[in-house]
Amino acid sequence: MNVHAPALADAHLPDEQTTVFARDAMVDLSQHPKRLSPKYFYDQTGSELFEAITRLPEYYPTRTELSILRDRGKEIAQIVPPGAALIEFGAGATTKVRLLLDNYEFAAYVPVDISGDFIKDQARTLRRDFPDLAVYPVAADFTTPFALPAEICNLPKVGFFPGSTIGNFEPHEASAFLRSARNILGEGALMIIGVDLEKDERVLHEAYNDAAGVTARFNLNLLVRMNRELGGNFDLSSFAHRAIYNRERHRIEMHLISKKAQAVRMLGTNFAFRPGESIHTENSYKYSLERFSALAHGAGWKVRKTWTDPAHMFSVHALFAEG
Ligand code: AVJ
Repeated sequence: MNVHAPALADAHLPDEQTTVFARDAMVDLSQHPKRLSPKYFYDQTGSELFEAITRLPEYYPTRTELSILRDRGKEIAQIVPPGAALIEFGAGATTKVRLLLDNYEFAAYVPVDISGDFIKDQARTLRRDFPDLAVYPVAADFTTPFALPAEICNLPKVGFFPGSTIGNFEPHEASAFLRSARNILGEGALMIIGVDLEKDERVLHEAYNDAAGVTARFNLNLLVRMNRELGGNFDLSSFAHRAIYNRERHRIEMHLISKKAQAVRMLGTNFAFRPGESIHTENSYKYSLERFSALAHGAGWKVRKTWTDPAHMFSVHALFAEG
């Protein structure tokens, strides 16, 4: 990019988020192999497609985690100290947190999310449904250190990180995240975390290659976004969705595969694709109970309790920050 170009008229200046997306896309598509960060899946369309994924018959994680939280809500509530603050890392739909709030009298709820507007909306409906609950939204990137609101500093703390979002992190990033969460929440805190489990590869394969093609649309939406927001000219019919299980690394990998030799233009730059060349768009790590517990220990947490569904598809852990 030519940084010495004359300044654009203010009206044409991209907003800060678009600039970050532009920079990441430029850097990541210049890598070998090419890649894009899964955090860019979630524009308006992408978030709707993800909601649709959670309702697919093949996509077991969301409904299985909800069933664990529902069935074990009372047990989870038993280990939560009275009058605690619930801190959710990356607050999405409030469905899951409502299950915890229904079962236990938390004094405060702190949703932490990049999208400040989104959590303010959610805070409003939660305040209406739980009038005794103090809600303090924090607009922050939860993967980097942030300060908790002063109002909750004297309350016991319970972190909440559902959805196996931790599966998107490389193992060293997952460890760094857990360590950072422990620092933020402090000694004596609890952390309730949802983690997807290793299982029959066919089940995993189908969950990310659904018959209705919703996951394919979710993946291809990255190209739609780059065309719209970054002036790209990706031809959607020239790329295919591929999701494979990488057994050695215990992860589902999502790729967008170029169907032919082609050049794509974006942000004034040409990107050449060989036939079959991939853009690696997501890793979704799967854990065994042993490997997750080792990861948590290494990051300063003790596993207090682990719950799974009868078919051992998904796990929810209560971690404790020992002194
Ligand atoms: C939101 C990261 C947990 O890895 O299963 C769903 C995202 N990608 N289908 C997952 C996703 C394709 C999802 N996480």
